[in-house]
Order: sequence, then C-alpha cells, then structure tokens
Amino acid sequence: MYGMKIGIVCYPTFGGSGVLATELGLGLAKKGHEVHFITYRTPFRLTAFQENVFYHEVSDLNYPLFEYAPYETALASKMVDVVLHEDLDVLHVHYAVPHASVAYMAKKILLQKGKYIPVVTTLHGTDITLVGRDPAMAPVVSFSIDKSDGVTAVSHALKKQTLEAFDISNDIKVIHNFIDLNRFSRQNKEHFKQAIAPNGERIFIHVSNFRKVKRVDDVIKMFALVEKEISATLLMIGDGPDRYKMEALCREMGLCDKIRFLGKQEAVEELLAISDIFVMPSENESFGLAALEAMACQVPVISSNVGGIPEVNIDGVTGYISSVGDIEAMAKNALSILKSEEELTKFRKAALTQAERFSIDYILPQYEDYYAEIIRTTVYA
Ligand code: GMT
Repeated sequence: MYGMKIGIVCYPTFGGSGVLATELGLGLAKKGHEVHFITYRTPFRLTAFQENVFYHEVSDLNYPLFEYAPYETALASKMVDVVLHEDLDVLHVHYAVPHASVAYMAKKILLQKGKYIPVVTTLHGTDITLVGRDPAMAPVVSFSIDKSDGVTAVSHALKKQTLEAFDISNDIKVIHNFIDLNRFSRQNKEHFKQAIAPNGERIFIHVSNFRKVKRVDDVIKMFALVEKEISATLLMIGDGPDRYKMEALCREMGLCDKIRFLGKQEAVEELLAISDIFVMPSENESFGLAALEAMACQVPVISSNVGGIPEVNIDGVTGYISSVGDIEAMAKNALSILKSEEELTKFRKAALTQAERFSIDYILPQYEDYYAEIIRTTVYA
C-alpha cells in the first residue's frame, strides 16, 4: 500500500524512542508517505523543512486551577483534530505511557464522528520495564496495549518482558530499531581527535540521558581501572538527573583531567567517529540504540548483558557483554580489544557488519508492511 497518511506521536526530547520515531517519520516521508508528527515540541531531530512532513504542536493549557496541566486531554484533542482533518490512515504512537491510552480515547471519539483510525503502539523499554509496570500505571498501560490494533516491541527481550509483566492477549511483533548508515558512519575527524587526545590517548565514550538505569557511575569506575593501564580519555555525552553526582565522583576520584562532560550534542556521530570504545553498563536496556549508533561508526561496545543488548552487541565479536555492575570484567574486556591495532580493527569491522543488519533500508519496510496489514485487517469496534 503506497502513499499512506501516517500520524506519529512521540516524546520530542533527546531519547531513544523520540529519535527512532522521528527518523522513522522522516524515512517514511522520503518514500512518499505523508507524515504528521503530533508532539508538545518540535522533535529534536526534525531540524529542517522536508516535503511530506507536517508538525502539529499539542497546546499547553495552563489554567491557574491546574497543579498539573492536563496534557493527555490536550493530546487526545489534537489527535482527533489531525486524524479527522488530515484524513490519516494510521496513528503510530511511540512509548506506551501515556500515548497508547490517549490514542484509545481519541479513537473512540473519532469513531463517534464516523472516522475509524487504527492505532499502532511501539513499546520502547522503560514504558514497560520501569514506568508502565508500576502499580500506579499498570492497569491503564495493560488495557491500552491490548486495545491497540497493532503492537510492536523493539527487541525480542522487550516482547518477553511485556508478556511476563502484563496479562495481554494482543500479539506483539518485534521490529528492531534501525540506523541510517549514511549519517552514522566513520568519518575522518582527525582535527577533533587531535584536540581531544593530543597524545594519542584511547578515546572512550558514553552517551545517555544520565538516569539511574544507565549506571553512569560504572562507566567512570571501569574507566578508572582502564586508565591505570593505558593512556585514555573519556567523553561523557548527554545530560540528566545523575550528571551532578557523576561530576562529583570524577572530582573525588581525581579524574577531572581525563573525563570531559560535553552535555547534549546534536552531531554525536562526529564524536563517535573519533572514539575507540563505547560503554553502556545499563541496568536495563530494551535495545540500546546509542550502542547501535556507535557500532555503525565502527566503535566496539562494552556493555552489560541485560534486556535486548545481546540482540545488538555480540559478545566477543562486536564488543563484550558482562553482568550488570561487573566493572572489572568491563575494564578487562576493553583492554583486550585495545591490546593491538589488529584486534581493534577486527572488532571495528565486526561492529559495522552487525550494524548493517539494522539498516533503515531493511527495517523501515517492516513498518510499512505492518501498517498496511493493520489497516487491512482491523475491524471497526
Ligand atoms: O533509555 C532511556 O531512558 C530512553 C528510552 C526512550 O524511550 O527514549 O530508551 C528506550 O528506547 C530506546 C529506543 O527504542 C531503546 O534503544 C532503549 O534501550 C530504551 N531504554 C531502556 O530500555 C532503558
């Protein structure tokens, strides 16, 4: 089915689900579909005008009575408006909380107006493993996943976790996250390298939202072990609640001159292009999009072994995986990759080969086929 009109709802902030949703929308638009983003702010990777792409901002209604502005109501109303007036074929919501339940509400309102809209929900991770399974949310999350016309999860591990956490009968299709290999590739950024590692230091990199689940302190502690053995520097990219604590930890450990906190970066691929090892010691990770971005730039990954990470990072091939918190193993594995140029090159090549399996060219058609199937098979109810 070609020329679909697709609504995409996501979080517009720096974060895997928003990045993926935005790249998906842009990719679909390039293929001739009409894409309507419905969010409370312009998604951060939606930077320039592109044909077939439309952006609808959810109103921020701040009445003095409200301690919390009723975002869900405003979002549902915007969904109704856009679906009706743009005559959308399908609504694709990323991150179940609260998007799946809001979409259900919008769908019911639209049905009364004689417009049927199938809803596809993509589960991204913390919407299930952290937020969604909390008893404060679980009944609504479970209900709205079950009421979606189509449900996808970004890894087999997340599908399994969802089925374990919720009593749902809906089928869940696994569509892995993807990468645009034109953007994420190893570019020559020698001048950056000179500035960051003037004495040929090995460059370690961590990219995250600095939340507890990322175990950023493990990045620093494993780096401290590595740095005792070889000359190295660590780039910390991103921002979030734990950043202050991490800066304090670096001071305590006397590592300030070796670790640079660069904050949120738009062109993360330029920093990946000069890096030797990517570190992702997360406590939970449904997929690990940031690791895939690193691998596409030929950076081997040292990670934990949780959730969907082993579907991305192949132990002993594209990097190494170890138990959560095992910083000694992480440091040892990183040093073994860096023991020679030959070894590093071997891992770099394997990382790229694995990243190619997640190319947007291969994954995006899976979404197109899935939309077409859901549009074709869903019955009005
Ligand atoms: O990692 C986060 O806290 C952000 C979160 C999000 O929703 O933006 O990331 C989740 O979705 C990404 C895209 O599908 C996945 O690559 C991440 O692994 C997943 N994070 C977790 O499961 C912790």
